[in-house]
Amino acid sequence: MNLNNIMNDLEKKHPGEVEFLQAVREVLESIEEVVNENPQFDSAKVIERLVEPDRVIMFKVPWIDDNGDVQVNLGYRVQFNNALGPYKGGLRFHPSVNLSILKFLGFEQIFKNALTTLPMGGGKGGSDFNPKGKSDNEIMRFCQAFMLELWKVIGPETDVPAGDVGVGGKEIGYLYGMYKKLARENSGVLTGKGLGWGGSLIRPEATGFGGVYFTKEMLAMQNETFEGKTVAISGFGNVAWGVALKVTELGGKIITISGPDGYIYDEEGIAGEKIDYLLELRASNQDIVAPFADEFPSAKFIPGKRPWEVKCDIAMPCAIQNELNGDDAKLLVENGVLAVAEVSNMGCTPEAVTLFHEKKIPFGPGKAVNAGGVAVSGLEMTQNAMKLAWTREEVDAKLHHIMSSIHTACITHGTEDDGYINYVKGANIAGFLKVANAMMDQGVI
Ligand code: 2IT
Repeated sequence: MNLNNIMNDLEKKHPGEVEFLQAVREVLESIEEVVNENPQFDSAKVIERLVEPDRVIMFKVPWIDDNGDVQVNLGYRVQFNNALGPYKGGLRFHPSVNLSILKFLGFEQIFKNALTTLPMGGGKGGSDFNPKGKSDNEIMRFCQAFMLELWKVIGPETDVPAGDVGVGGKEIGYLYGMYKKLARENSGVLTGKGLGWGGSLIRPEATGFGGVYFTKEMLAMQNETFEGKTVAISGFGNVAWGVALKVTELGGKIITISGPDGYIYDEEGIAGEKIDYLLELRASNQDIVAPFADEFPSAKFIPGKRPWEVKCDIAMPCAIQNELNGDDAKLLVENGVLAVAEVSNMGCTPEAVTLFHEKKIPFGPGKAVNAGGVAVSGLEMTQNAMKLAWTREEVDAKLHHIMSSIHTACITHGTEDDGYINYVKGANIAGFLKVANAMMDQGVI
C-alpha cells in the first residue's frame, strides 16, 4: 500500500474534508504494516474500496418553528460499509454537522462495530439542526420532517440508526414514531428506544459504563484501579453521565465536567445528586454548565476553558472530536496523568495522541473505549429480533465481556517491543482485519 498516494487521491477527491481525512490517515498509518504483509488486500484494492462510503444520502429538511416561520436544515445518512452486517451508527444533531464530520464518524464506526464482535456494518447520519433552546414541539416536528426522508433508506436488516450528540431518548422516540407510521412495521429499526417499546436496559448508560470497563482494564495493566483516583471528564450529556456513575461506583472521584461555555471544577467530586443534576441540565436543552456552580457551592465555574488544565490521574474526554489538543496533552503529561481514554469519537488531535505515545502514557482511542454504546445497540437489535428482553444483569455482563474482548484484541495487535500497548494500533488492526477479510470473502462489490 502506498499511503501517500492513497491520501493524496482522497484529498483531491474530497478537498477540505479535514475531519474525514484525519480519521482515514490515522487508521491507514497504523495498519500499513499489516496491509503490506497481506498482498491479497492490495490486489483486491481493499483500502481504496474501504475509504469511500458505499453511498451518501443528502436531503433537505424543511419544518415550521413555534413562531410559524419555515426553517430549512440539511439531513444526511452516510452508509459506509456493510461487510459485517447492516449499516449501524448514530445520528448527530448539531450546528457543526457537515459531510466531513459524518464521513469521519461513519468511517470510525466501521472498525468500532467490528471490534464489538457483533454483526454490524458502519454508518452515521445527522443534521445541522441545533436542538439547543428548541421547544419539545419544535424538536418533534424536526424529527418527523427528518424521518420523512430517512425512512426510505433504513430498515432493520438494512441500516439501523441510533443517537449521538444532540439525539437522546426523546429524539429517538419522535423519530421512531414517524418511521413506524411510514414503514408500517414495528421492527425496532432505531436503537436507544424507550424501555416500554423495545429499548434495552443499560443502553442509556452503555457508552459511559463500557468506557469505564475498558479504562479499568487499561489501569489493571499498570496494577492500578479507579479507587481513590481523580478523573477529569468533559461534556455533561449521556456519555459523561454514565462515566460519572460508574467511576464513582468504583471509588474514583469525578472532578470536572464541561460545556461549550467552560468547565466545572469540583474538588469534592461530582457524585450522587450532582450526577442527577447533570441529567436535568441536559433535559433543559441548554448547552451550558454554568448553572451547575450556582447549584453546588463546592463547584467552581471556569468560563471559556477546557478541563485538561486540572491536575488529574485519569482524563476521559466525553464531548466531541478534537476536544483535547497537543497543548492540553502537554499539561496532562506534566501533571502526571496515568491514562487517557477517549470516550468521545476522535476526542484527541493527532498531536495529542503522538505525545501520549511518545511519553508512553496508556491512551485508549474512541473506537475501542466508546464501543460499549453501539455494542448495547447491537444487543438491543438481538432482543428485538427475539422479541424478548434481557435483564439489567444479563446486558451488563455481555457489555463487560465485549469490552474485555476489545481490550484483549488491542493487546494482541498493539503490544510493542518494549511492552507498551499502542491501543490505537491494536484497535485499528483488529477492526481492519475483520472487515478486510469479510470484504475479500464477499468479492468486489
Ligand atoms: O458513536 C457511536 O458509537 C454512537 N453514537 C452509537 C451508535 C449506535 O448505533 O448505538
